[in-house]
Amino acid sequence: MTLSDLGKKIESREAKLAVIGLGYVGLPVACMFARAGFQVTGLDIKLELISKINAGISPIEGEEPGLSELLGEVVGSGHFYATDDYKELSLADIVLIDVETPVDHDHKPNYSALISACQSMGRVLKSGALVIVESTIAPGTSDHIVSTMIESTSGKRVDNDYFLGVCPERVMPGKLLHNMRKMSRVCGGSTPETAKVMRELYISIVEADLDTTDMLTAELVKTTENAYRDVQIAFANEVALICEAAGGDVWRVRELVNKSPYRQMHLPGAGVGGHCIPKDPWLLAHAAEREEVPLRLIPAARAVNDWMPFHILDLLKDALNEADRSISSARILILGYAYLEDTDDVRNSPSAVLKEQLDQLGTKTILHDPYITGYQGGLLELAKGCNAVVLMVRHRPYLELDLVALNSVLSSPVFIDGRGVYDPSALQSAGFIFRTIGRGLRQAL
Ligand code: SAJ
Repeated sequence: MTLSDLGKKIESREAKLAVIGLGYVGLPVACMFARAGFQVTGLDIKLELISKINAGISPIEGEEPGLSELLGEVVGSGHFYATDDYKELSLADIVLIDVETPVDHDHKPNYSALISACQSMGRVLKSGALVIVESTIAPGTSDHIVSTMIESTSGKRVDNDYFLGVCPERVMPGKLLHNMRKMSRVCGGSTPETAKVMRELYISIVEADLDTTDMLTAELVKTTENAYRDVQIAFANEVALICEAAGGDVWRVRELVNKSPYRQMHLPGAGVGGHCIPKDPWLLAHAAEREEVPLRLIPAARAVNDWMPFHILDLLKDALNEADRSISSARILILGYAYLEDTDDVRNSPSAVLKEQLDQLGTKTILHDPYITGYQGGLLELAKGCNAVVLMVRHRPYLELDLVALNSVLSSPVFIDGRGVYDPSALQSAGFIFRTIGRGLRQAL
């Protein structure tokens, strides 16, 4: 099958799609292509996830507007089903790869899932098929790893026997379908013709710009856009630390700084979690490793952001000290375990870092999170007898707490605001000893 044949099959919706990896990216994209009229087969290794999906039940908790309904619709219509049998890929004209691409503790890419997907797919890949990597990969990976893996297991050569592209996802838990439809995407093809066919495919689900380019540029864009965000957040966090030391209020500073043209100071906070921001800067940096380029800013920003949960711990120790409590014998209620407000996604959660540190100190920790099964108990009930409350995530239910009622059930009135949710005056009039990220003590009084 030639690229132009494939283009025609895309236009007529006859092209058969397969999506490898049915997580936060693969599941919504499979559903959206199915709703666009394609026959979509989803591949995953988790049998429980597969059976939930085939029953039309979304395995993703948290608030994902429209996803459950869409999944039920496309499974019901027969346009989408999930399996763990890679042999079913042999019928696919287009294969999307949406597997996890984490980095290890040494910040090196861990491509085990990607390599396994390429090898399993390579054994059954149809001639003339188009393979598109949606997972975030270090610049150069499509060339050095993906095409090599596919060729070694299939004997097929890129641009001769199959076609290859990179189309990084731009999803965000809590607005998966919205971002997929409304955010522009980069279609990086192994050839310009491949990029054009990719654009024809994505135009069926994306209402925003679809920019065609080469695969390396697509890989650089994706990792750069997230490294950019990480550096911006780190800058906000560093200014927050300065404001604390200087007795300033970073939240007011940020508000006024952002009135200056071309400024967009991000939000300081209790840490940077998730599946993208903590790892994509390292994927970008990896591209410069071979040439031993001395990178300073990107690693430094990662260090600043990774340190924020430890700073929260310092603020907690300081406030408990003021309340004449020792941290090791304290009982701490942590509000929010997900990495991001109003989601159930706990990957790289800053709260997990804080909990680990408290566990090491022998401190008793109680977790509350309205979106995570097992942590959804009554907040006031859980707060009974605690010595401090630490707000780590701006979940909607935490934005208007009854601070007086909360204080009344605590054994000592300590509140650490890791996201700048509450005004110092509100915390003070509720009788708390409190610390807020980015607010110096003089500001708080
Ligand atoms: N965070 C801050 N300060 C900020 C923004 C975020 O501390 O100003 C923290 C959050 O609390 C969270 C982490 O950073 O712990 C990541 O937050 P995020 O808003 O970046 O959410 P993500 O991780 O889902 O980021 C995704 C990214 N999208 C993709 O990789 C496709 C990111 O590029 C987007 O900018 C973001 O969604 C978005 O806002 O859409």
